[in-house]
Amino acid sequence: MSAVEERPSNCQYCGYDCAVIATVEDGRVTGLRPDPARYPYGSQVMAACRRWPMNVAALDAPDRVNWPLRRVGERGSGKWERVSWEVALDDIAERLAALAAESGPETLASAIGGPHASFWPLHRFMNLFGSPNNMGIGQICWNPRVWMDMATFGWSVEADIVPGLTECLVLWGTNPAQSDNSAFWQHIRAYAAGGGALVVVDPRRTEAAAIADVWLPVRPGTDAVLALGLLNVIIREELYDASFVDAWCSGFDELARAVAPLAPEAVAVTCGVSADDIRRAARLFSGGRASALVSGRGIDQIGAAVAPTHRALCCLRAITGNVDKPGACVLAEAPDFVSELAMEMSDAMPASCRAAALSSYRTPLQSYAGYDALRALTERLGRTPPMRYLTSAHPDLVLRAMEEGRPYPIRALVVQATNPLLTYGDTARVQRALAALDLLVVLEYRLTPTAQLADYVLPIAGALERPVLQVHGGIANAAYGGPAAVAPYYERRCDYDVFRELGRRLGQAEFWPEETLEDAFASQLLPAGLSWEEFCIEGTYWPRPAYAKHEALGADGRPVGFATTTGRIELASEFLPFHGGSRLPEPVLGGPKAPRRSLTLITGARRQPYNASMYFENSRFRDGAAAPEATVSPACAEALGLREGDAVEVVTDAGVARFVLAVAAMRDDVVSVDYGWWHPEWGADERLGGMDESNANHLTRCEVGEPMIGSWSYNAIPCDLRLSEEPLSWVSKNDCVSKKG
Ligand SMILES: Nc1nc2c(c(=O)[nH]1)N[C@H]1C(S)=C(S)[C@@H](COP(=O)(O)OP(=O)(O)OC[C@H]3O[C@@H](n4cnc5c(=O)[nH]c(N)nc54)[C@H](O)[C@@H]3O)O[C@H]1N2
Ligand SMILES: Nc1nc2c(c(=O)[nH]1)N[C@H]1C(S)=C(S)[C@@H](COP(=O)(O)OP(=O)(O)OC[C@H]3O[C@@H](n4cnc5c(=O)[nH]c(N)nc54)[C@H](O)[C@@H]3O)O[C@H]1N2
Ligand code: SF4
Ligand SMILES: [Mo]
Repeated sequence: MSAVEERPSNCQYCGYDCAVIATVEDGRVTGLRPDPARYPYGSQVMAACRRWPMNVAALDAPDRVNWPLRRVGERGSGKWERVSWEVALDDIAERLAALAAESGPETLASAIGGPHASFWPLHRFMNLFGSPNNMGIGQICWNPRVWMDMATFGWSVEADIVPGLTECLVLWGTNPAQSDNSAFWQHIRAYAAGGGALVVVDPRRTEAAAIADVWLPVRPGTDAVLALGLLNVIIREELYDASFVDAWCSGFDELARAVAPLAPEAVAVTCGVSADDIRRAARLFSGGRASALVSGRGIDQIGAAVAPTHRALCCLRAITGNVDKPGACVLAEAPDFVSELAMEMSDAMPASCRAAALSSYRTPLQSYAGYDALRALTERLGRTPPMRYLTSAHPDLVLRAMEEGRPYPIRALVVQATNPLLTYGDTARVQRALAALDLLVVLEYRLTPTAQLADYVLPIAGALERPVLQVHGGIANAAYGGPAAVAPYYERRCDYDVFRELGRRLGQAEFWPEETLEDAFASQLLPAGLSWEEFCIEGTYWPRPAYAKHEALGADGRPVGFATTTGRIELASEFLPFHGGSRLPEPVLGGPKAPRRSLTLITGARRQPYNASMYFENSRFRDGAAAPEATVSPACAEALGLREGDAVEVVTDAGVARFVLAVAAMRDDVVSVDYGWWHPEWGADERLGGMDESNANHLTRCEVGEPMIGSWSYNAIPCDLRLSEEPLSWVSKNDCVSKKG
């Protein structure tokens, strides 16, 4: 009889990494259940989650990649041969070395996506290889907030929503009801049910907007103006916290002068919201003992307006005294474990690598110079930012180097945990650029549209097959995760193993001392005084941060303040003017440079149960949410003569994509389209998994938009909407992998 064991591990279908217990027989997982005893989020989260049961079947799913595949025949033709890891790694390493010898190491780029995996092994590999060209989605997710928080407060701040203590919560361009797998959304609902005021800024009447005290249905991309309008009210009506401003902020008078012209009536016209609601929101936020604010990708993805919006939101928190205080927000603490910078080994990067950076002039803040200057400030109070995320190269510049060889040719790309053909801006351009590469290596679970273009697809171990340690870029003293339940099935390996093996073949052996990912995690945790085994008992290391850290006394007997140039919260920035920015947040309008059209497009509003381009293979999910939707208000549909269920076409300057029309409460001048949709059940021969039909990123571009960081626009895009002549495949051909399998 075979031994049956119960082994702890983690679901990895979203960033929660919930704890599970796997039943293991002969090295195979035969059952799975939640483990409420271990962190992170307890039984109610998993009870509400539909994804985690997928983990067992995913291990053996018919569409998983199980061994290294090498392309035979045309790129994208779907013809592969199975090769051994030795053959694949030797050949990739050899070709990378040859390309570097011809064109310099910067000829290799890498691509990453959302926080699905530990990315430091890739970043370490790239640093030691000598290329600065890691591209990702940072400029439109995470980085803008982190950059502006750090520039203003000297470090990143997190909302600290405490029912009974927090009296006003603002959700700005975020919809946790769909984007968060429930714990945070449940927390917000409990907060609101307990009488806490809720303000929601969103063009759509989201679940959160529906329970809000004030819903500000902002015209997409006008958020900076709206935020400055709130500041205008708070300053004019003297609702700010004068003693906090006096003691801890710098540049208040300048800020007051700058927002003086932005009275609610004027702002209401620009933003398409009511002046009275602007006043109500401003009074609610400044009125309570503590107010919190959470922002999301709604304002990370509006091009030029991204940085001014974030800065204005920093100023809102600051002048109302809602900084590092219970119920308001809290500055994260430096991690006790090894920093992301050290894990990346970014300080080992050769000078030639920095010199080859594409972004230095185009995005002067998101650059090595910007990073070094920021780090010099934050390290005064002992906090080191991660380097590779904050210096990642702009996709526009990397794609140009691939397409045109300017300013030098990029000829090879390694893709880890991302599906750029669906998630990067301007799909047609991404496809052209990838198709022209000498070498494309994709580390994946399945043959995504991007993987179908590869020279090599390397089979990656996923949840239950690999340990996980989630540290969110190491900007807080928080880590959670746990062990693998089983060894990887078939010939899959961890991403870490791939980069270590490539590194060893390319002269990096001494920099990869830990043989396994688990050993590397153990080394990472060591300074926190925990062995990997000790950590895995609870699966979390999360000491509560202290409040009012700026008041702590330094060695000189004076309060340490904030890690900025002035030691204060910089309403007027001393730092940003050196890196392409202005002293004050300005009323910049967002969106791409494109001619006006009849409507405004927003893309990618999150919708359960999917996640970006993932989980469309799940037939039960598809039975419930069968088609990508374009959503408009009832009045908008009527004006266009369209009905719910119609096949429609959305047209922008960049291209066309087709959707099924849905109708919901939202602004009358906005269209909201889903993103990420493709047919995992189709092959490469069927137009790369049908990724062309309903691809929101055929409607977008990835041009440098915001002048310091380069954020581009996935929202606030001029568009038209019309009936589609062709029927949609979603309606006619809906046979998912798991049904076939
Ligand atoms: N189900 C699911 N969950 C996910 C993901 C997923 O793909 N699917 N992705 C994960 C990732 S990568 C991220 S970054 C997070 C994002 O998490 P959130 O930031 O919460 O993302 P959304 O739920 O799309 O909410 C963004 C909101 O911004 C609004 N919006 C659009 N344009 C504008 C604008 O110009 N101004 C304002 N104020 N609002 C605007 C949209 O209507 C939408 O309601 O979600 C994560 N969770
Ligand atoms: N139009 C539009 N575009 C957007 C957005 C939008 O709102 N609108 N949102 C943007 C945002 S915020 C984000 S974060 C991105 C998300 O963009 P991506 O991260 O590119 O999107 P995913 O579909 O989640 O792709 C993840 C891929 O990695 C694979 N994968 C998952 N985990 C691992 C792993 O551990 N290792 C490896 N090797 N592979 C793994 C999955 O199989 C999947 O194919 O999309 C961005 N693009
Ligand atoms: S998908 Fe996310 S919330 Fe659901 S069980 Fe997995 S990690 Fe937890
Ligand atoms: Mo994201």
